[in-house]
Amino acid sequence: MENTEQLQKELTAEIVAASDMKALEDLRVAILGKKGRITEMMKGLGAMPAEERKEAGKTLNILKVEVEKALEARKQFLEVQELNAKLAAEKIDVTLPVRPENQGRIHPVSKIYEEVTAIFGEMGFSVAEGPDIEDQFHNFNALNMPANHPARQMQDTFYIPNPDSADKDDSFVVRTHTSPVQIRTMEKQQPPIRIIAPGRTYRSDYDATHTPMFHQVEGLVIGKDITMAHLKGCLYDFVKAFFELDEIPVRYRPSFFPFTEPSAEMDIGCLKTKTELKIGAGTDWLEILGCGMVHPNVLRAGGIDPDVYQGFAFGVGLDRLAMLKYGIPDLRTFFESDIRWLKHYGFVPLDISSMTGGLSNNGGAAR
Ligand code: 2U9
Repeated sequence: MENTEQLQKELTAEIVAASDMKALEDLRVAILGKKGRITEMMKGLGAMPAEERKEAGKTLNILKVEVEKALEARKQFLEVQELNAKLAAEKIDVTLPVRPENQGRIHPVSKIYEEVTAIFGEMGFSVAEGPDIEDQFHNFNALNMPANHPARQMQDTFYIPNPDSADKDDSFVVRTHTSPVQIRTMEKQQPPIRIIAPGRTYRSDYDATHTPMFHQVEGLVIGKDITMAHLKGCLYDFVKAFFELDEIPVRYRPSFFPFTEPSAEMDIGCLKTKTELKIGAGTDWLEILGCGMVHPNVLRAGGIDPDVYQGFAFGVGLDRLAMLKYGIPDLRTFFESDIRWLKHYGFVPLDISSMTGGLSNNGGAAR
């Protein structure tokens, strides 16, 4: 039999010299394959006299194990080397500008969300959030809407069964407004409170101006000696900032909401023609939001004493604001995920809205 020590040295040298995985595999076949060098030597064992065969078999097995170890070590080395080469070749230059055809757009609702939070943020409001799935206490009862209130009707509200109770009053709802967020804030925090609650809301409705999921922002201010004058000043500043106008005619019409008393709707002056809606000029009026002084029952439900504190609240549809500000005619198109629509009505990502850097960045969608 060949000198196995010498052979091991030779084979190891060949293995270490294999420059890629293909060469290494060829080598493995040539050594350990069906007709490989070591395989052939193993086959030769049968022809040996019994007393030599035992010793030679042992030696060949050791050789085989050592060669297999060398092959495995080289394989691991080459794999790491190949991976490093691949990673180096795949390096991307993050400073390259995005190809225009690949650039994403900010959805108009996200843009309006940014604008509204920037305006109220500047006025000292903080943003509060809460769950989309609510219990009926936070969505209805605490807001002065008792069990038989029409707004709780099955056809308007999406109810979710409670797996732990068959009682209808224990079922959950997907929130019909963001008002439960304010109730949860009142439960956690005593006045002064100055928050906005933007987010998704859900009602069973579908046409050009209503979708089952829509977006609202509501605001709540509670403190000592808060009056309707604070409400009017705050909302007047908001609409001027939002429509980026120095002056804007406004009026308040009496209204009704269960959670506010008195309640009002705010209109802004505009000019409506067959083809155009111009905000801030003309003799027409456009309803923009609802508001009022927080009902004493609602303050009490949130753990706040109405004899000590008063508050005002407002609510506005973010989707409707987007339709008005950016001239988008049909609300249903907002949620169709049509990339052509988003290219048309969406905004360039780096144009971030702020009160100092510009709100809508020249008031136009990225066309
Ligand atoms: C608490 C107390 C009072 C929130 C309010 C409105 C008026 C309102 C609508 C506008 C358009 C909803 O999206 S919309 O359909 N909302 O008119 N919302 S006052 O009042 C609150 C909320 C929470 C604790």
